[in-house]
Amino acid sequence: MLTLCGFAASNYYNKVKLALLEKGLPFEEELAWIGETDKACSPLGKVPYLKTDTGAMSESTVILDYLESAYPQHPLIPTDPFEAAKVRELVRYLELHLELVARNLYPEAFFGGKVSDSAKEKIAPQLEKNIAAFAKLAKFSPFLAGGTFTLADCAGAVHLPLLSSATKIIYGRDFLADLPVRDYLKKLAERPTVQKVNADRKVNTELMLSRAKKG
Ligand SMILES: N[C@@H](CCC(=O)N[C@@H](CS)C(=O)NCC(=O)O)C(=O)O
Repeated sequence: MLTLCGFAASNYYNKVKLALLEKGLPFEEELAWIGETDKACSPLGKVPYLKTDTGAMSESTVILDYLESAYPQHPLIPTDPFEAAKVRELVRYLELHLELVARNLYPEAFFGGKVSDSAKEKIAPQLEKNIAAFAKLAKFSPFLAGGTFTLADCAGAVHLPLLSSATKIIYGRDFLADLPVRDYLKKLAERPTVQKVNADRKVNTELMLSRAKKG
């Protein structure tokens, strides 16, 4: 049995959930808010983590790699080693160079906090540079790595919308506007798996915000 732990407002949680749904694997979801996670499963207290019959693991990309090797049916990574590396490269760029940089804006963009002007000034050129580099790799034809839905799209589906809204809110301009991201996300939203992830995300985000208000 596979149990995905965390909460559905989390982009990293949803990356794994989308892969599970796309692979057609049966799984359960266990709600674990930040601060209420099982540290034996996720020592840094981050979500998501996955419980399996053999044990638990954290880190979303590690979980995706585990799912690919343990459940090779409905593969989300090409068999050709070079093509597989290109998919992983996209995931790495999306997370290390885009999401992790944009994440510094989230406290003000989404959670009513404040990000200093000097931080904002530093983050903007970093994002511009990294997005330009990502644009060289991403194919959008129609999927990020080409004609097939891959792990890169599990990451793209959850991280790119956040990047667009965070930059729009903080800088008044969607930094992804010059890329075909809107059409790409529209195309992804035709998939029942993506619809399910997004519907659950909306419900859980409301719950998360009402919990935050209550303190
Ligand atoms: N590298 C981690 C990132 C996961 C992550 O940052 N999750 C956020 C929620 S979206 C979290 O747990 N934050 C709490 C924390 O970092 O303490 C992964 O890929 O799983």
